[in-house]
Amino acid sequence: MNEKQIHEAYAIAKERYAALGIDTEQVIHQLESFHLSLHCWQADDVSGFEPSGESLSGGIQSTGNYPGKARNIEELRQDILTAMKLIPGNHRLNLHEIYGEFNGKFVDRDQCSVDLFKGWMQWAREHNIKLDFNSTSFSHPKSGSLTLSNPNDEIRAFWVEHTARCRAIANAIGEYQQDPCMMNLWIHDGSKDLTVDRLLYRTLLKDSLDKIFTTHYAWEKTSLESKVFGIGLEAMTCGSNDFYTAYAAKNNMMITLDTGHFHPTESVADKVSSLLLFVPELMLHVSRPIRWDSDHVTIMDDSTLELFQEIVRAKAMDRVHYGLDYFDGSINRIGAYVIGARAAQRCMTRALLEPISTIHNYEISDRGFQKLAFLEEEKSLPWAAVYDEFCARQNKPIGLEFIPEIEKYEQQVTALR
Ligand code: RNT
Ligand code: ZN
Repeated sequence: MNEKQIHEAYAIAKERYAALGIDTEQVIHQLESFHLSLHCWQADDVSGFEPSGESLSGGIQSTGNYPGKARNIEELRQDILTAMKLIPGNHRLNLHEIYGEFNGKFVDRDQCSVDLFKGWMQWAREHNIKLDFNSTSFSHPKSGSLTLSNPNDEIRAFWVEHTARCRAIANAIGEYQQDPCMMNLWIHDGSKDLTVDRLLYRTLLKDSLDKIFTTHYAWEKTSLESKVFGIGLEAMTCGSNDFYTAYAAKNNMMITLDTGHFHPTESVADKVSSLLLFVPELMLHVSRPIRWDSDHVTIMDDSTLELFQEIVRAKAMDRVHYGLDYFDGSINRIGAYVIGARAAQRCMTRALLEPISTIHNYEISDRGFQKLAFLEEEKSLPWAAVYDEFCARQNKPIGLEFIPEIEKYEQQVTALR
């Protein structure tokens, strides 16, 4: 399709949606200010840049050996910028503590400071990118199965110090960019086999969190990420959904919903309207679990679409931070970024194009078949023409045009690594 055809298709779509009371121009405008937080760890299979080069542990796994993974900060930055060029809109970048500028120097996790991220902050400003942050308690000799809930006081204090420092780093980033920095807190703590004193570990985790959150920061917002289980930690997870939901509700904190962190038949979408009545904001880790928390590349599947629809239906677009979280090492990693990010945008496009007030009226007046008919019809309305138009206006690849771009980058850059 050439550009003229894209605009023609859009003009038809515009009319079609207008007949349903939807203003596609407004939707395109909303898409412009829909910022994803791109996770830095897809580019290098969650390796990071600590000179000790610990292999990935903590109940998560990246599988696949596709050539070309980023080996240092320069390569990672180049990959991220390349991916961003192929995604319409302006997006944030989500860093983990292990992605600091260590420059070959050993800085243990309980010694980390904003110095490690000064370069990132300048680079991000140069490229008009806002940063988010994550403490890193996995892939470390002291992580074992227990970090913040470890009965060993010394180890627990080590991780409390790390996490408290990560909050300070995030705050410094937030202040520098004059925009709050999300600090995601996920720990893998749990046990492989039957655990009789769950209360002990959860009491310790609560105590650690209380210590970590004694300081109030103006530019940092911590979000708590639960999980149902990890590899090698199948029997118990200290930071379960109930644990963090209760903690966040009590302390007015944010919750991170990772779409791979729940029982397979549990609807993450269904959680949005409940949680937002009790916590201020949500962070998403949009992922794609296949059989387990496998972190496959995000696609437009029913569960992702429903999640975005629920956010829009709850009028909560501005109370949600849209992080992606997957790591597939089996395909071109830039391609993985681009497909996942565009899939999230396409889900949001469809969510925004829903003729919700009409459907709502049917629901409230108990006209069930009419409601169902609308919900079926909207699946085949020309939403893709609206997304294509958005891409065209942003001067970004339309449809599959990103494939040759990524292939070119692979030939010229990643294949040579
Ligand atoms: C792990 C969590 C966590 C990590 C990242 C790397 O199951 O989803 O968010 O994926 O911190
Ligand atoms: Zn996650």
